[in-house]
Amino acid sequence: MPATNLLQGKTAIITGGTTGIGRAIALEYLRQGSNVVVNHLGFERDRPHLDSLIAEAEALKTSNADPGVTIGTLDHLAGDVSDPATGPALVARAVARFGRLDVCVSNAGICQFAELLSLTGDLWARTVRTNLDGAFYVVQAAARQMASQEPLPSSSALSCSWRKPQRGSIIGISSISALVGGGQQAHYTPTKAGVLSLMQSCAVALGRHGIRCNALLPGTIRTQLNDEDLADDAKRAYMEGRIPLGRTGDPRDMAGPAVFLASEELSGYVTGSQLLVDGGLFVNLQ
Ligand code: RM4
Repeated sequence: MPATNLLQGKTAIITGGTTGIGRAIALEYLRQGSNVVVNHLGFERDRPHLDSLIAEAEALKTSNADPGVTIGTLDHLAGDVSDPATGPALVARAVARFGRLDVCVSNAGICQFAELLSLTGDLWARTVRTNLDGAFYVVQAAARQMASQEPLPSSSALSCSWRKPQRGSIIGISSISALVGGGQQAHYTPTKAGVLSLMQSCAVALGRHGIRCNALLPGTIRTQLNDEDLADDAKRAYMEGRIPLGRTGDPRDMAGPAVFLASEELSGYVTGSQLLVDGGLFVNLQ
C-alpha cells in the first residue's frame, strides 16, 4: 500500500497476530503508524513465527528513511483467547505499554476440517470456544477500555464539524463461511456466522460510545488453516476456477480492508457492516 501514516498515533491489538491474516494486518498497521500488540498462543513450536514477526517489524523501522513517516512499535503477549482472562490481559498490556486502545482485531481462529457424521463433541466445543467465545472476551474487554477513554487528539471529529468524536474501531474476522455452508465445516461455519452477528449487535450497543464494529469476511485465503486442504491439487484448481479474480487470496489481501475499517478518516460512518474480501467467490453461482 503506497499511503502512510493512515493510523498514526493509534494503538491496536490483534489476536492470533503472528501468522496468516493476523500477521499481515499487524505488519500493515505498523507500516501505517499504529502501535500493535499481538496475541499468540506462546507455544515453543510457534516461536519462529513470533521471532520473524519481531524481526520484520524491526526492519520496517530501520529501513524507513522518510522522517515524515511513522512506523509503529510491536509488542506481544501469550495467551489462549478461549481463556476469559486473555482478552482483558491483552487490552491491559496495550494500555500499560502505549497508554490507550484504538483498534481491536479479533482474528484468532481455528478450522480443523472434519466430516459431520464423525464430528466429535470435543472438536465442536474447541472450535466454538476459540472462534466465538474468544471473540466475545476480547471484544468486550476492548469495548470497555475504549468506552472509558477520551477520543484521540487527532480524531477527525475535532477538525470535521459533522462528525462526532470516536473512541475506537473493533473488527471481527468472520468469513465467507458466515454466509454459506461447507461440507467439512459444520462446526466452523456457525462460529463465523456468530462473529458476524456479534459485530452487528456490538455496533448497535456501542455506537453511542463512539465505537464502530464491523466484520471482515475473508474468502479462501492461503494460511496454515487450509494449507493441507489446498495441498490437494484438484481441490485447489476447483477453488481457483470458482473465484472470478482467478486466484485464492494472500493474507496481504486482507491488510488494506483492515486499515480501511480501522481508520476513522476512511470509514468513520461505517459500522455494523460486513466486508467480503473473496475475489468475487460469493457472487459466483457457477
Ligand atoms: C474460510 C473458508 C475457506 C477455508 C478457511 C479455512 O472461512 O471456509 O474456504 O479455507 O475458512
